Amino acid sequence: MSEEGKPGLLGQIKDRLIRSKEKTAAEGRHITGSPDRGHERRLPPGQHLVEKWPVLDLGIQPEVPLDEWRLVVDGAVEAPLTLTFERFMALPQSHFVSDIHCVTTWSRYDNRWDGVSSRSILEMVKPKPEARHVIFHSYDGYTTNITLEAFAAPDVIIAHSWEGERLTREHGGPVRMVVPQWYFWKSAKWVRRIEFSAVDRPGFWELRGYHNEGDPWTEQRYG
Ligand SMILES: Nc1nc2c(c(=O)[nH]1)N[C@H]1C(S)=C(S)[C@@H](COP(=O)(O)O)O[C@H]1N2
Ligand SMILES: [Mo]
Repeated sequence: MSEEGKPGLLGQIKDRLIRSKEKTAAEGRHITGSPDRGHERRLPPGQHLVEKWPVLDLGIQPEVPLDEWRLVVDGAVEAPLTLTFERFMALPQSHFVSDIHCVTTWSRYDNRWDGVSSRSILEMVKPKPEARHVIFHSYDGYTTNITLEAFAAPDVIIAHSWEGERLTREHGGPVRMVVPQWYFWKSAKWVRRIEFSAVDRPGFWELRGYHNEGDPWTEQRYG
């Protein structure tokens, strides 16, 4: 069992919420069957626009004191890193604006993120030739996986701020992933470790019926 199965973590998690999402995935709900491969519209199929930013997690919002916070970047890399919050904030900063698409069908346009781009991280750690996948591990025990190619997209950011303010704890602060290309479950909140890997390792929701990728334009909602 992977580490999100540790007793004490899953035990506290809202089992009912997890079961209902698994059921939604098994039934293939929310799929319209009308892909928009060319991104002709701004809103992907089956999505509706919201103004407020909803909170979606497992019911655990870990509190990580900044002086204890670390971000580890390791696995199949030449130069693994462990960053304190101070060192993270001293890295070159990027600013991106992107749309959020959640698999539960809400989308939110024009979110402004400040943080460190995935490309800066790639330059620092230098993935080994065999690295093909990236696994995010979070302080709440959550995990999710993307390909190295998706991680290297120009708008992927390890964000500490949203709309010019520090990310609140409920939205994944101090630091979360933002992977705009995929549904938002790939954007790990409270990220603590970015692991490069030769082999793919499906994460929390991927093991529970969600798609291994998660392209909103072709509705890669469920596995
Ligand atoms: N660590 C962690 N990251 C997570 C989750 C989670 O439960 N734990 N939920 C995911 C899901 S399913 C979604 S839709 C988004 C929600 O982010 P938000 O609460 O900031 O809207 O976070 C993703 N990242
Ligand atoms: Mo989600």
